[in-house]
Amino acid sequence: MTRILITGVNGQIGSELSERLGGLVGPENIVGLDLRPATPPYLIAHETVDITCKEAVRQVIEKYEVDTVYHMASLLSARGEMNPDQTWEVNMTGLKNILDLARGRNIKIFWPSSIAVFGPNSPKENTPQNTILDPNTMYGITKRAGELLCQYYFDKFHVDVRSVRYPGIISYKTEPGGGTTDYAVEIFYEAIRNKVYTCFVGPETRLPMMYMDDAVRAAVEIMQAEWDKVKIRTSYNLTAMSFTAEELANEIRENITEFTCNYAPDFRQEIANSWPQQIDDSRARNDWGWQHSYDLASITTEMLARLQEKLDTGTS
Ligand code: AKB
Repeated sequence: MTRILITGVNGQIGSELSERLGGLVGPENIVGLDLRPATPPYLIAHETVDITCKEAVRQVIEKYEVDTVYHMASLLSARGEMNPDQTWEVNMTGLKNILDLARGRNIKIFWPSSIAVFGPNSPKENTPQNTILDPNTMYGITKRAGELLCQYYFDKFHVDVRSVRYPGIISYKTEPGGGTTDYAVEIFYEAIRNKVYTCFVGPETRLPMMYMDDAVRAAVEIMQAEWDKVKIRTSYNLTAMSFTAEELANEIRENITEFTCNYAPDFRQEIANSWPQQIDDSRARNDWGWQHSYDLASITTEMLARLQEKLDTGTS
């Protein structure tokens, strides 16, 4: 029986991964690890541990006889610019700790990279898998360095580590924190609560995006793929769709006619401008069969319906 450790389990993706993986292998076979204590519904074991403390992480891995790690603990792009030292420490030391602990223990790893590995000189349209990678945020630098570290541990120490470059992730269960693409989630909360949102990037800002269901499924599917189908051991480009902030606001207005979106770009605009507008993920589609399910219209109806339910039941 597989025993799975999810680091950063309280975060936007970690919390939903724990539900999906719990459904697959049973919650009793999952342990969550986070700097913060467990959050409801308390279905899995939880360890409150700092990912930068290798000895504490080692004890968790041995205590639960972990054979698979979804290493989601990370600081995101916007928060990363406010705390570059901490971002390096959490993102790089955290990843290296997991890779070191996997070495020799036959532990399989999923680790998320990001579109933040691209930079101002990367092509903006149909951005290829292999191209100029010149990130200019600390988050992007840690993701690119992390990709190379994964490749190194795979080549030198045969650590089976698999990765995708996530676009912005849209979800309703756990709010994201500290990312540049967070506007694409906040806009839904504000549309329902106040019918107005002030967006921190301009209306023409276009970025690759994905619904959480697809993001979680991608993580599970790349981990389930036959070993030889995973041909890229840095990280795969991955996307579902691209839209501008204004297109998103217009789609919400199709459902909530009174909704107004204002724009007040801040420092996150520059980060968004440095990222691709639309990426080519054909390698993921060809190598291990990646296919997305949700488009902008289906995300919008789903988000509005689920958030309204949350609000009505007082869980938002
Ligand atoms: C962020 O905005 O920092 C993240 C990402 C695209 O990696 N959502």
